[in-house]
Amino acid sequence: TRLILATRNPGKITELRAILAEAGLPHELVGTDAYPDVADVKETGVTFAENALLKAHSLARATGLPAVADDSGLCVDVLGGAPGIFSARWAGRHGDDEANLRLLLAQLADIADEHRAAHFACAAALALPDGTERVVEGRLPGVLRREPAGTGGFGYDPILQPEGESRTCAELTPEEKNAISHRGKAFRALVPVIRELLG
Ligand code: ITT
Repeated sequence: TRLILATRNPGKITELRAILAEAGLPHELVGTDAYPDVADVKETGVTFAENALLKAHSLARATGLPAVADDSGLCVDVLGGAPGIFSARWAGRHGDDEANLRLLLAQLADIADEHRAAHFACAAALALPDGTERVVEGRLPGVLRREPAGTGGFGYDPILQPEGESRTCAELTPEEKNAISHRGKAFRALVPVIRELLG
């Protein structure tokens, strides 16, 4: 069967496709671009899981296909979990990674090294056209550097140093990051769920 992933990000499609293939799942995965008439849904939830479910349900209803959606972000302990669901637009403009990262570093300027714990979080949801739903989560814990390092990845990768690592996420290879990332973990946790609901 065909499975649709709620993203226009080709990197996410490649990552989930590889995870499905490795697990021996036969489903063909397509992105939202395969259905250009389907409108994006407003992310009005207050948690990653709510937003992932909103996106998955809306896409499943619109296409008649089982749909997967994810929502993710960076949660900083000393900020009570912010930027959280607002990670992509922390500095105002959606997707301005550089501005978001600079603002966050400024907000944390006075925070000592031992209080700079943070984690990336990802919720991945599967929704069927009949309304059946499941949601799973993955986390990547670490600490926030004072200056960005590395050129890989995107978003806050240059400032998050995963637990047990001496490099930032932006200094890892894509394979190294996928192996430990919040999104990798959430997508891998979805495999048994897909098997259960779709066979
Ligand atoms: P979609 O088009 O798939 O919705 P997006 O970039 O708008 O992708 P995400 O939910 O994937 O939304 O990510 C939200 C933000 O959280 C993203 O803009 C980054 O600032 C941050 N983020 C999420 N995952 C990250 C990662 O692996 N590394 C660095 N930053 C990440």
